[in-house]
Amino acid sequence: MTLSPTDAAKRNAALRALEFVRPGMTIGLGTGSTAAHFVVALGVEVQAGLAVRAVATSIATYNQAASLGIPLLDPNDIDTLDLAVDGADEVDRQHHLIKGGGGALLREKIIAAAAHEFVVIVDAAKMKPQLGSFPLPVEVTPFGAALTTKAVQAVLRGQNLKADTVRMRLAPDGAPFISDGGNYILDCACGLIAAPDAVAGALSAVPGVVEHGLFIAMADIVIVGDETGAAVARVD
Ligand code: A5P
Repeated sequence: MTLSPTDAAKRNAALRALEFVRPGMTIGLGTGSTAAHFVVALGVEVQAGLAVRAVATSIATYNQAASLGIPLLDPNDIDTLDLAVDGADEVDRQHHLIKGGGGALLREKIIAAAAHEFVVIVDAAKMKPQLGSFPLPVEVTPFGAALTTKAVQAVLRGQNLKADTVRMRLAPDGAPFISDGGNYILDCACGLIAAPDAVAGALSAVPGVVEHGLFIAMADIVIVGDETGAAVARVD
């Protein structure tokens, strides 16, 4: 099968992430099209005899990994996580991330934070001088979502960001998109984010915000793929 240039870049990044996998590891599996390439590659290794176990950050990833024979654990049954491998929507020069385009940001952040090493795999187009071209996903509880939306908008205004472009994410049938955790997602096209750590802190303080897609200083390794290969950078 011929891959598009973007898909080839995602696959090249995913394949390099295998370098960080060791026998006996428990591995967090991310969500999205780039993470799916990693799951396929890991599945090939498992079928060839590699002994690893995994936890999934979404129902979609769980189903994909299970279909490939990757042994899966309930996150509540593990004490430690050696590695997490996941994609991202944007990566800035400080290696802060925007994630959540696929709506799995809550589980992704729990798993990335728990992992001893968090490996981010992206195609080169995801690398940005500043975060914010991609609308920032914010996961909110359905209860009081309209009030929480107003509070999120106030936070954005307070950070000199655009607030009138905050939109509830919708499913194809026009109803609110529901995350695996049963929550809504606000997509905040707030413009370029000059101070992502300040925005992250302010959003986390809003009652009703379950999680947001700013992953600040979480990446340990960033692998950037292109059509011909991938480059690995360790984050200091
Ligand atoms: C899922 O919720 C996201 O965080 C994804 O990791 C992110 O959207 C990247 O997805 P792709 O690899 O499909 O671009």
